[in-house]
Amino acid sequence: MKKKALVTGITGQDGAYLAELLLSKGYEVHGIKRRSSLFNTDRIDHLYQDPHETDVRFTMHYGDLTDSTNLIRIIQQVQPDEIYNLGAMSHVKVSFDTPEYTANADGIGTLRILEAVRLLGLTKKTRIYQASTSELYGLVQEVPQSEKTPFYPRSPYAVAKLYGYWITVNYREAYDMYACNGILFNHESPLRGETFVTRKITRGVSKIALKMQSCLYLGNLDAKRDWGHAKDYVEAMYLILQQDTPEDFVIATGITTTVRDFVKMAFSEAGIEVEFKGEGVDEKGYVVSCSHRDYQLVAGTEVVSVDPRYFRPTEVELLIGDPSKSMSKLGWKPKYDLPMLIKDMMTSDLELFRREKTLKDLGYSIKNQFE
Ligand code: NDP
Ligand code: GDR
Repeated sequence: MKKKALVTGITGQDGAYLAELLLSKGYEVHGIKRRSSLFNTDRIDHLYQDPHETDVRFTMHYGDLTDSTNLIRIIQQVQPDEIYNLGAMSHVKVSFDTPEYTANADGIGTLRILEAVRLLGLTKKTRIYQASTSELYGLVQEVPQSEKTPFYPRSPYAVAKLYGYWITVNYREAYDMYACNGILFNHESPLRGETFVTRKITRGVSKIALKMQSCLYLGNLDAKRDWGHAKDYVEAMYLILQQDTPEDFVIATGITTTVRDFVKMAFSEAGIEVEFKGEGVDEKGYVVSCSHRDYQLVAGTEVVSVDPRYFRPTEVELLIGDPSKSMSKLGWKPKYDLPMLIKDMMTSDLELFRREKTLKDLGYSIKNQFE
């Protein structure tokens, strides 16, 4: 019998990689997607199967984590062996603008999944993975951060995820459910959403290298993150649900890097060496200049500027994870390091914008019809 997995957030970065992984392992994969006025399935279109085909192993269902009735209906219909709850309003900065919605989707949404499984009598059949986050650590209590480090969330997103974390632990203890938290540190890829800092940088640097943009505006360059590759991290999600007993795991690389250094490495990947004028964050916006001539840019060109609009009311300054438990118990080990991750993202974005530039140069409009 094929195992069945239900994935919320399947249209997102992790959902797409996880769906590929589970299909490669022979699973029947069901995903929940939100109704949208524009197509929102770009990342998984290559997995789509016509429902009229025989042996369909990839099925999408309309739904939303804010609607318990549809979750109950879908879970009843699918009877999944595993649920991966990846759906969330996942942007930390945006959560300050939409705190109530974030609490509903990210916090109560987790409860809705757990309660649906319980009400449907599936507690012994269905295993649940909850997408918890290093943002739970927030204000630094200790480094590196492990499964035992106390939480101190610093955004409405992190507070909502804190509820998701604890309600998962509570259902595991109260109802003997196989429900686990993966406390994942930042993970990125060519599929990363365009407004997260790594993708914003690799897109911006690619456009600057191709002379399609002159300057990249960023916020806090001093923040430090433990960045890994999403492909490695979805392997860990799968492994967390294959253990004899349900437990929570930190997934991280154990190495931290500033946003500033990520910027330098991305430029370097495009053949451009950049130099920062001074250290620290200057609210008026300080610049990074291109100090060595490359094949495109003139030395001294200002290519990065700090814009305070990207600062957060409360910031998470330092994240560095301790993955020793996941390495020893799950046998998990990342294949990508940061230079490999940046290379992957830069190669993909340079290719994307080269294509866009070629079309533009040939006279094809890439703007939408209302501009
Ligand atoms: P994305 O933002 O790329 O994807 C989020 C997904 O959730 C999308 O499919 C989105 O749908 C869906 N979604 C949003 N709101 C709802 C809702 N109300 N109901 C149903 N689905 C919804 O995130 P990632 O793939 O990067 O992250 C996956 C999960 O892991 C998230 O829960 C995130 O918070 C968490 N996480 C991510 C980390 C990272 O570094 N990437 C680290 C730690 C945790 P749509 O496409 O329609 O917007
Ligand atoms: P994060 O990721 O908040 O860690 O949450 P993001 O890439 O948004 O920010 C990382 C750090 O970079 C700083 N920064 C900027 N961030 C953005 N988005 N845009 C900018 O212009 C910019 N300039 C500097 C931020 O201040 C921050 O310190 C991600 C999400 O995927 C969450 O869902 C997930 O839970 C955590 O990672 C782990």
